[in-house]
Amino acid sequence: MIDARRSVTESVLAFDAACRRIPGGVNSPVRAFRAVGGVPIFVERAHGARFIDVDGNQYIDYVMSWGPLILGHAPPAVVEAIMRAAALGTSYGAPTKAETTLAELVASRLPSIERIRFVSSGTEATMSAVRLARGYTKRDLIIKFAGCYHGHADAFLISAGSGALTNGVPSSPGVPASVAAQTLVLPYNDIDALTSAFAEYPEQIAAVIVEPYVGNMGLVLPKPGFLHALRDLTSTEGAVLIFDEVMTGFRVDHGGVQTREGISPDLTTLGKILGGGLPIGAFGGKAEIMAHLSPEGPVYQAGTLSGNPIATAAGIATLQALDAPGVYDRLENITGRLLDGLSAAFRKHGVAHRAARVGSMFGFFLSEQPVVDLVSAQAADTAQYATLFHALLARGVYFAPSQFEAGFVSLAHDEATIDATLHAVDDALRETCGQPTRS
Ligand code: HOZ
Repeated sequence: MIDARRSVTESVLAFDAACRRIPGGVNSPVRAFRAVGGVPIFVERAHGARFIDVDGNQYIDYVMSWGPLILGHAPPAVVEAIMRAAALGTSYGAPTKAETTLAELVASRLPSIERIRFVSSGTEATMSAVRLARGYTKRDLIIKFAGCYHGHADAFLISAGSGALTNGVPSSPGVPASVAAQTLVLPYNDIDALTSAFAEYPEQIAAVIVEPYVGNMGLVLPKPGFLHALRDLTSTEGAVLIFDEVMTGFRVDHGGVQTREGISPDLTTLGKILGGGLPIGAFGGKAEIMAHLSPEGPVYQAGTLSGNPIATAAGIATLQALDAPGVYDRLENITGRLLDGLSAAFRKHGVAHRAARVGSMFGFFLSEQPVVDLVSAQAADTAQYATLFHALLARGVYFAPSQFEAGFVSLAHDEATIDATLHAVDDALRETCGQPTRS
């Protein structure tokens, strides 16, 4: 039963006010609920696995700020670190020892990162990594994969995932044709297409950038051998392999996809968990490549808030908390409980679906067919997803307001939270699908 007491009057008013001044009423498009319809929920506060909206409703959160909050909302160790740092000054525009501490913590977890530079967002990280790869190789072309999202720099808004895909403009107006022409787009999981691209553009491809586990068209995982083939081909062809681990870094393992898969990319981009919920990004990798970065080398990159002391403190506290024994096993188990339960509920109510999970990332497509790339992801039933989304929202469960995003579980999601979610899912499916096909 939908909770009839759940009023969202204040969210409606807040959205109206926002729309008058802010395009679409939001500062990042997916938040606007365009893909699922209705009015976005305005948040007042959050703790652990839950947030409370401006009407006083409580939600179990599986968006978790789109990934950074692996410890849950407002974890005491991180909040205390932020407060300690803020009391000492909010920004200096001069170096601090804490930046080196965070750099060492990253390098000890991702051995491919011999040297690193901190920036303020994932977009800055990927944009800078590509510039560095171009400066290093003295080549211009880059390859990305359809449905991967690497932030909103011009070079990446071509067949992009996430909000671009959700809102139906995967290749954005405003990106000059001459810039778009420098980005070759291939299907994810298609190594033959990659081989052909290198044959067609010999010694012209500076870099291949990939979300090694794609989290921006829903969760799509690599076919066996795909990532290793990527590594081999880029090495042979002299192109820089960039793993965009903004979402997966410290999420699927201490060392991200690269340690899980045993692959050493040339450059890696990071963000999200790295800043413990504060704005941060980073790119790093082989010392030989990073030496081309200004002021050691000629490739320019800079930022007033880069290495910001509060974000750095939050990042250090978060990475240290993730060192507690058994953390990643616990995350994997609790996510397994959620996904097993979701799949069982879908089966019970006769809903065609394809579920995927890795570490504490998950996704499910409402689709019959296996999902391996953008084309198969787009075959999912987005209208059915929207119906389910709202039925769950009414029951206090907040999944991503788009079929084309991953979900995230945190250490604050305990068994009782998952079971409450699954109860809501069963109830929501009973309402939206009618009687179960079997009990
Ligand atoms: N691009 C983010 C999801 N992959 C959404 C960011 C936001 O709306 O906060």
